[in-house]
Amino acid sequence: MSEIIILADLHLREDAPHITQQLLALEARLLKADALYILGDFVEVWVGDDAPIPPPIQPALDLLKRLSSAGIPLLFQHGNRDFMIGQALAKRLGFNLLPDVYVTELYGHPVALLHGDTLCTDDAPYQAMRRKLRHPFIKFVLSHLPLKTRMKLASRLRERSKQATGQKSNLIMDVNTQAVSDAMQRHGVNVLIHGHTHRPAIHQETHGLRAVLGDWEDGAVLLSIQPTGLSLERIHAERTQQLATAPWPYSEINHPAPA
Ligand SMILES: [Mn+2]
Repeated sequence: MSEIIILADLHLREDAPHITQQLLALEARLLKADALYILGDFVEVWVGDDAPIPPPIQPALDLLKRLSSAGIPLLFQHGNRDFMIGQALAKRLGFNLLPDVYVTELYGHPVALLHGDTLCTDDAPYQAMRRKLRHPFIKFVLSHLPLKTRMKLASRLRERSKQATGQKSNLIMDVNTQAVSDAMQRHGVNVLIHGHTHRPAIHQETHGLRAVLGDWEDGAVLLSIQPTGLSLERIHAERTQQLATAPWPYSEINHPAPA
């Protein structure tokens, strides 16, 4: 079976070795995939490619290296937790860093891939903070701070985000419908794939399909892209639960009207 596998929001971290294990359990399947896309927040925190890697995370990085060595194309997008992942790690593990929005064709179908936080436009304080942190100048300055300072800063930011998140409604933290429509039109696609909200589903939107990845706290969540359509799965201890499926939507690009 031909498939491209898409993951997001593993939030790999020191105190969650089960998430690393869930990823390692997928190795045989990943080795047969036509490509692997990771749409951000692969790790819970990343302060720079020079920082020491916690032991429970290392095996996950080793797996990426094995996949790239086996010739599986690896494509990686930043999330809000791991936007400091840089070219040094990309080179070491053999993945390509993608831009924040990546428009491509999967089995001939135009899709846009993104982490998803930019779609949550109702959360104004978050968007303001994001713009600051991701500004090229600020990012440059951040990346040149001493490692210890970066680690302190990261843990302070995480604390602040936890506090803020606790006070926000579920609605504010989900994607904005208008932002979704705008993105699909702007990028000329009728399939949008993202993570970040931890609400795995395939939605029928005004302009096409929106597939949402999930977090890995309770099993691996992956989106299998196939020539016939999309399949969202949760895999828990060898058991695969199909969360949602959808055929590719009709597209003039793929089915040109007869002349
Ligand atoms: Mn995120």
